[in-house]
Amino acid sequence: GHRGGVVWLTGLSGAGKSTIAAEVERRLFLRGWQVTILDGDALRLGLNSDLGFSPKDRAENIRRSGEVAHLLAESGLIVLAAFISPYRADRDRVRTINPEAFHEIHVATALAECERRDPKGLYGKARTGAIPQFTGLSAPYEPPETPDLTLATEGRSIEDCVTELLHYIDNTFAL
Ligand code: GGZ
Repeated sequence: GHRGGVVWLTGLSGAGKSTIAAEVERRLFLRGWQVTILDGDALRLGLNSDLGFSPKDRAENIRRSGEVAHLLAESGLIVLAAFISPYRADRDRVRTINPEAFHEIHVATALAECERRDPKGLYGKARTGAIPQFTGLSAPYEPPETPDLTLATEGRSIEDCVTELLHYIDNTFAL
């Protein structure tokens, strides 16, 4: 069995947050663990569709998403939360809801590598100015100072990153 908790993945667009979360979810589900994903991209289609990318809107995006994450964790789920969440103060506010249940994972992929990957062409568009306030280019990213885990992704396979995060989750949540 396992307890519930929030596994909060923070990092740049294209760092690998969603990809790693999806595979970790699949692997935990196969063992019968109760797990779900909250993804910034997906929540912005519904719950957070009224929000843009100003600092104020990002703060509200993270506040709402953090509240939902903790509610689900409280009901026993492992919540894999994938949000750029660029501001330290916004992440710290989510931790404050229940510090025991909050685990901050830095998906640490350098800007140059994210821009090289550019899976959705967003960095290209941001470089032309078509997307304003783009994290890493024209808006800040404040890395965690003391993350619970730093996941380096460069020069490693996705499988390797997934295995490392699964170990962390085992050590943290298994009963
Ligand atoms: C950053 C943006 C922007 C701007 C659109 N800045 O990699 P993606 O494409 O698929 O996921 C990103 C998503 C960011 O949503 P979050 O809710 O995670 O952001 S935050 O935590 O900062 O509120 C990216 C896309 O939206 N996207 N415009 N200007 N990312």
